[in-house]
Amino acid sequence: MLNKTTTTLAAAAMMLSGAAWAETFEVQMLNKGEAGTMVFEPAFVQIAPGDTVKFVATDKSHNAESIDGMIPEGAEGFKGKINEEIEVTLDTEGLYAVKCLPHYAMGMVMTIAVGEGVEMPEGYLEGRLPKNAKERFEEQLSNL
Ligand SMILES: [Cu+2]
Repeated sequence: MLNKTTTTLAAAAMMLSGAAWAETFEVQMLNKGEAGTMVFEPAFVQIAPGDTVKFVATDKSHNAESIDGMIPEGAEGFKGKINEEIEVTLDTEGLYAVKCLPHYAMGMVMTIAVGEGVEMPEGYLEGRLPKNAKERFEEQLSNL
């Protein structure tokens, strides 16, 4: 027979184990932020597998898309249209590099780390990255 204490504990255990615990993190797309012009803010987010990142079109003319070759192996990329507020739920542990296509050369990039203790894969920043993007990535990755 279940008494009141047992059912309360069961409910708490269910919440801890399931998707009910997943969180949504908002990232704004801005013409001007604290770190400069053409920025994602925050530019680095650490989330748990199953959490969601929502890109908010605070300013216009931006988009959010993952960078080919800079997401975890086997993970699916994403690509928002200009001014589109996309929500991406990320299940695969590792790093996701995100860019705004129109402002990529100006360094409009951000990093999502999924999971605890994520490390930078070998050669992660060795692709053909715009100089400004590479500099900001280096700063973001120093949070790992
Ligand atoms: Cu942009």
